[in-house]
Amino acid sequence: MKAKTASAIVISAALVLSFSACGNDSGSSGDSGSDSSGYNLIPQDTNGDGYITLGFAQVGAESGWRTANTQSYKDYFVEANGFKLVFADANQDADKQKQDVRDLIAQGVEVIDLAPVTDSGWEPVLQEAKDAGIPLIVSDRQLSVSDDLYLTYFGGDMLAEGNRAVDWLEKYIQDNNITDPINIVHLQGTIGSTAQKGRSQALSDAAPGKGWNIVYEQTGEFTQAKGQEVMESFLQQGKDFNVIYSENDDMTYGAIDAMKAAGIDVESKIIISFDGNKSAVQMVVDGIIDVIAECDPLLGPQVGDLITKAKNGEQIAKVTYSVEGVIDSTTAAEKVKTAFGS
Ligand code: GYE
Repeated sequence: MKAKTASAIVISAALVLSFSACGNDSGSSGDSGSDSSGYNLIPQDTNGDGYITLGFAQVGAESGWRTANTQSYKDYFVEANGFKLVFADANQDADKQKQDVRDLIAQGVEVIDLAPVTDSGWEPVLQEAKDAGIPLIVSDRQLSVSDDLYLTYFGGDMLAEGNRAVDWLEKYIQDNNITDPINIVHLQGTIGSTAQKGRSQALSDAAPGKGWNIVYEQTGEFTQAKGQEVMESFLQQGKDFNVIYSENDDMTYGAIDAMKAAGIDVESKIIISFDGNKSAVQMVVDGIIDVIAECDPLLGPQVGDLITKAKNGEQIAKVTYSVEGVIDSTTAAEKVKTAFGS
């Protein structure tokens, strides 16, 4: 049974990074509703039905985080709050999602929220939304496109989440005087999503300098079934490991099931997870998972506030990161009371 010790809770929130394309910029367009590149900053009720219609291009339904995320949009974007919602599920398929956004543009939605499966290849589609005058919010995962192709980003800072997990591990090793080699099994999320890129980068940046070995690295595509499958294939190799760095709770559940089936004492492993679903937080309380780097899925109302601000002509930041920390044995009992999902 490994020692459980207090750890630093690192909470950081980078709230405002840039205002470069926001607000009622008096740029070259001379149009108070556009920025200097001609970007329409103001969602409008163009069909005159009295509501703002949000087209939400969602990733899929791969995880507990995603289920909670979708529900928060369905709960918030209702007529009672002045909205209608058109929902598109990409089923984790980046090509389908580009078509989903094109369909939303063709349907004449009044604002688009894109939670991108992966971060590349979006320029043509975003240009089409811009040309159609439909403001587009990026949420949950970021994009590698220029600032003038979207209104704002709202969601987690994935590299910061990864750094919190890595910092926690470093402190845990020190506090517990662990001198054994650190052999890490790294279960990655969907390759090419910024959720995977940021969380993976934090580990790959830190590991060499700290002498940590990554003994296995494989994507479990953010699902429980795939997490279990890749963990099973790792266990068949019979290699030593003492740490699991799993980029979401669902893959963590799958990895735990695989270890239990192989007769491994899961409490003897240092298990690092991401998100903070209620069952995962309960596993921290129970001493199975050691730490979770939080990621907030309840973005619907927060995106709703941003749309309302934009609609009222207020300046909004180009990037707004959720306020997140880590959940470990010192905080889990309190956190489980308000954790999302099941
Ligand atoms: O961590 C994972 C989900 O993009 C932050 O996607 C999101 C990630 C989340 O499938 O559970």
